[in-house]
Amino acid sequence: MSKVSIIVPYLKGPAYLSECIESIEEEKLEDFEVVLVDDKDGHDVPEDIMAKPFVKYVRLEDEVEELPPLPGYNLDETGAEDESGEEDDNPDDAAALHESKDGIDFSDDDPEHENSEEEIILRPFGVATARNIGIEKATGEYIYFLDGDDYLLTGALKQLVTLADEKKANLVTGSKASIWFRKISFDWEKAKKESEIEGVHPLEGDVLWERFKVNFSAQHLLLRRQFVLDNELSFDRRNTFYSDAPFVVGALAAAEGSAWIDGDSYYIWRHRNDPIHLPALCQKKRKRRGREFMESYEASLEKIKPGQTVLRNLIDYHLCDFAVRKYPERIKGEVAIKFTHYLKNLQDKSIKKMFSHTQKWILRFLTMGKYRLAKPYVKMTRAWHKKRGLFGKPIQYYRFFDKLIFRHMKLKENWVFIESFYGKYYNDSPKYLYEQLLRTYGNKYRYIWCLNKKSPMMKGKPTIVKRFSLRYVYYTTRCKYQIYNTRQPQWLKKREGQIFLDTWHGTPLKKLVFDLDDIHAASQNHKRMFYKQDRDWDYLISANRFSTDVFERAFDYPREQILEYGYPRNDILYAENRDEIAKEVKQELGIPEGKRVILYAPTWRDNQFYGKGQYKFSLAMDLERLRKEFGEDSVLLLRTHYYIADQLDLTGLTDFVYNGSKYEDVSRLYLISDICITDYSSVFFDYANLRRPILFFAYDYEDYKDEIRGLYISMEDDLPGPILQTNDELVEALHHMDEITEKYAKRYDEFYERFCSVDDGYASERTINKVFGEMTE
Ligand code: C2G
Repeated sequence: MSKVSIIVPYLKGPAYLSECIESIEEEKLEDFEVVLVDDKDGHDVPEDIMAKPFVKYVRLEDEVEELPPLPGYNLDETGAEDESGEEDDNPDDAAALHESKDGIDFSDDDPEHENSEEEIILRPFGVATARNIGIEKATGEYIYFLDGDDYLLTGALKQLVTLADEKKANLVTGSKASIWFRKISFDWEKAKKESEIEGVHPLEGDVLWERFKVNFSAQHLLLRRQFVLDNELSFDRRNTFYSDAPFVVGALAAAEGSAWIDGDSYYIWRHRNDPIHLPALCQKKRKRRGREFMESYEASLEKIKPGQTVLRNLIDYHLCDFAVRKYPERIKGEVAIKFTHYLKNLQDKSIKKMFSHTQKWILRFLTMGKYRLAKPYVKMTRAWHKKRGLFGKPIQYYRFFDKLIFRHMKLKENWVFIESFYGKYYNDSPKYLYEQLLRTYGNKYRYIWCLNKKSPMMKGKPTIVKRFSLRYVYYTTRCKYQIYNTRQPQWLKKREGQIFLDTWHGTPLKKLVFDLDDIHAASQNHKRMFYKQDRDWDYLISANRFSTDVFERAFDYPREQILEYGYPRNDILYAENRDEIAKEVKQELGIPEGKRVILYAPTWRDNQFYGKGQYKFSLAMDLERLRKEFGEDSVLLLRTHYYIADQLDLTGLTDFVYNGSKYEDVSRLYLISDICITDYSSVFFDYANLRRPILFFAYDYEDYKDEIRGLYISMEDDLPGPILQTNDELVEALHHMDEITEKYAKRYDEFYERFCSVDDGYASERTINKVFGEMTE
């Protein structure tokens, strides 16, 4: 008999499982077994894990027969019981979620659009069955519940076992902390703040309340196995979402007097950042959820003994919490009647006082059975509370007009809406596509440009609209064709018949969306939103095969809709009159003829920012020194990324440094540059079309590659120029450009072949013919 049987239910996510098992090994327990219950899907448990001597591998499908579907399991007897896509996992977010749901959220995290996601059908096995099988197979003196995507902070389990032995306890638990990212990025200080409990206590009174007020999850529970068997504790396999509560309440009720907690033992509960491909249970879409909650509530009530007031209050608190958070989406019909009954019969009515003002009203209405009043009240208060709500951003009102009027107007077949970099500029591929449209179709189409300020470069006479103005809403609703180089607004609901063309804005170097794992930009909402939005694109332009492969995988975008035509914005680099254009650009910027132009175009850093879209940039390049060394015959053309909010101080350098950061079209800057210095920007993929030398001033390379973001290509092996990490190296390189060109000639050729060979000056023409040619005939 082992000392501890660790029951690990596993569905998918082998990388998470490896971290989980690793954390168990780090416990250095003397005698333990891992009952790894593979929950049917995939069977992708890594071989090295299967081979571990302490792993007892169980395939759920070999152990149990599929349950017959419950009556009404996929039917919806009470109307659409649940269409919401809210997250259930963090009650602390409840108010925020409620408040934003009816409003427009301009952040990446708008839950509004989650509603229409497809239902993920839940399989009839699930974690409850997996844990039951785990209990059956366990041989240890103790059993312990650890989910396959979570892990332990070193020492966590050992501490619990020691405590259980010492106190002869039947049930022991510890603290829980949550994490979005990798093990190495765990923030111990934050975790300590999340947990209110420190040290060892009997699990009763306030401590009991504190530990289980979020939910009654079985995670991080160490139970004496005989105690589980004696009390016939098991999970309700028919309850997909809320099977934990009756089990845990049953265990807590039975273990009264022999239950302990060690607040310094930490279980790490991992949020999933990919709800599309690897959803956690709480991220799944749900039918029957209200009913399952009610079943779990009633089963929990049956488990407690008279006088167990804290437990009873906890159960009631969860009932109220579910009511205020999930109403009006999930509490309907017969379930609603039960809610009213139980809310009327709370053991301690003062529990309701723990909720906010708005929530108290919801509880009041529900207690009276006035669901009809509760629903509009929830809607009103959401709008009211939302900071940028009804009385916040004007776009709220505009969307109201849209719903009422614009959406009922006909789609305009010959209207084309164009936006580049969120209306900041007239540039990039949308600009070149527009000019191609003008050349090919002239006035056959009406053009609407989203531009926040006028552009001196604008050709033709398009209608100009400001982003998120009333006219913006009007035109995005009415234009049949829409061209973007980023994502369209989250709130924009595509109409039937509309054609969206997304050009994207660079060959990918930094990892994107579903290829991102453990960095902050990879939040679950980012992935969910991106997926939702890219589904609306009818076409996506790619500059090369490499980008096509990445887009297909990282955007999960259908390959057949990718137009691998080259970048319209690069057409100018192949223009016959490109020397004339270059002269014009130099005049526009006041750059003297005859001087060598060194373009410096760095990108932004994910981890240096003031706020959303407002990134910091501090210049690591020693401009003064460069001027001393190269001022005679060269100028430096500085071009920061459009996200960079800082105005760089260039006083005293005006004769050497020209600031091209506000110049709209970077493609035109490439034309006047003799050398390009960049870092992790997709700039170099485009610049290489000119076959001119490129240097990589990657002063923070070590941090960047490991911490900030992963890259798609190897900086060491694939780049068409040297990586320079210090100003000394940079100066040295600039003195020896001929040698560098020679040294990198072969690599440059390979690079050109791989990334630039589709571009030939006709990408715009190909795209317009495809998208507009076919459609208009
Ligand atoms: N850009 C620019 N000036 C810079 C950097 C970038 O004008 N100093 C423009 C270039 O057209 C570049 C585009 O912005 O191709 C995208 O910039 P990146 O630095 O590559 O960064 P990002 O905006 O994160 O886009 O697939 C491409 C990626 O999504 C990267």
